[in-house]
Amino acid sequence: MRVKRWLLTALLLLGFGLAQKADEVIKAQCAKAPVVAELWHAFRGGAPRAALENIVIEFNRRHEGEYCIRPINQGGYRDLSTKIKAAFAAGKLPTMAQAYENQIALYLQADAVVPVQALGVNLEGLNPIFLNAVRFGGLVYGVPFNKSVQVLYYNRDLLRKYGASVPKTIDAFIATAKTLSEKEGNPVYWFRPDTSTFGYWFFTLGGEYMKDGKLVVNSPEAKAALKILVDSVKEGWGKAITSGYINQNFGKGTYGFSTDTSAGYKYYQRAAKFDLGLATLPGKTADRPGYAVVQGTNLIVFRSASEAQKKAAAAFLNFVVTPEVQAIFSAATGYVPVNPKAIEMPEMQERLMEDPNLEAVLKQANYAKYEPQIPQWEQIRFDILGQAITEAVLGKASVDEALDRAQQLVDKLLSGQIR
Ligand code: FGO
Repeated sequence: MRVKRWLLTALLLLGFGLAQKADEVIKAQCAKAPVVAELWHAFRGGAPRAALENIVIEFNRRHEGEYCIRPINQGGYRDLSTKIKAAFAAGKLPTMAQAYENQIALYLQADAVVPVQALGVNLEGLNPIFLNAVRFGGLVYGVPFNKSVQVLYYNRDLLRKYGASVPKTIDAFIATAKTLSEKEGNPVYWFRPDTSTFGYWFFTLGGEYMKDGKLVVNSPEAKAALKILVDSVKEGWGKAITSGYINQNFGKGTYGFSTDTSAGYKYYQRAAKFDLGLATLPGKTADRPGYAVVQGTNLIVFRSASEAQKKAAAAFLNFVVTPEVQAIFSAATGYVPVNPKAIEMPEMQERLMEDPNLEAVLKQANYAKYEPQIPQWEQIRFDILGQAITEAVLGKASVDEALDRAQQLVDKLLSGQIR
């Protein structure tokens, strides 16, 4: 009964997009609370932010008179890590924050994060794929919260128009994209020329970033993956989106396909003026889907928080991984439920019946790979590898030049010759 009433409130708030209102409700809750624990996050808006705020409101309501969680947006993911690094220096860290695995590795160099089990967080039953990625030296330093996988988004109307089916393999995908692009006179595969998009092609072609303990970004698989993206543009079936998210560019051409994060689902749905389909990613062979890059973050607790704040944080973390909360969060956003029991919950079952697209997210979660979890990875994925991918796709360097140069920079960075 309790959960049901909450679900109703959550759906109402989500439905009307009352982000402003949620913020005010939380402010009022925290004004009265004896203990306030800040949670710095990177959800600027949309469904993920609304869902997070609703979870927080319900948690605070249940703990009135004890403590409250105060979510504070710090921009996007990279802004958030910049703010956290600045807060380190100023000694003004929040109680909790969202963090990528490589960021946890970085913060651990300063011994700034507490292992969550020591706080009393129960991790039983959580998806081991997500848990293993936040285990450092045998201890778990974060609670997987908003974890996404890439999926194949597609324009069902366009496929229908030409009697095309959803491609299951890379070869079929390229052939379909070529045919549809030719017929439409416009490239139909849209992608952001970045490390995320590249990762799908790289992992699906069999690539691995770590080879004998060495980080390699110019392997044959990396070059083959980047070549597909470069050729797609040259051959007229791929369109590089260099500004904004793909869903923000609908209407500027003929959208057919993208290989993008499942967390974008609500944004895509809202922006699409066509019948939006989701499927597992095209595989190297037909017997299994391609590999998605796991993205999205974990919730971490900083050592500098007070005992009372840590207690509030532990209670919150135990709450967010319950099947009930994960079912609501996943159904509202497209993130993968980190607690597999969420799938059995009536809320999730109802949503799956209403919207079979969500099945693709759950299936794809079984075929997913992580980027390296080393402290330097954020810098590498944006400023070195991401840069190389953009340059090659925009024709400013060849695939070989771009990736070989990226490898040299990686080697220099990791050996401390550059920073
Ligand atoms: C984003 C970024 C990292 C790292 C990956 C890392 C840092 C990538 C990629 C760079 O939670 P995910 O799956 O999706 C985000 C979610 C919440 O904002 O919704 C997606 N979104 C938002 C607005 C919109 O209009 N459309 C849409 O799809 C949004 O992407 O995270 C995927 C995108 C990127 O931020 O450009 O994770 N990423 N590894 N970022 N700092 N460090 O190691």
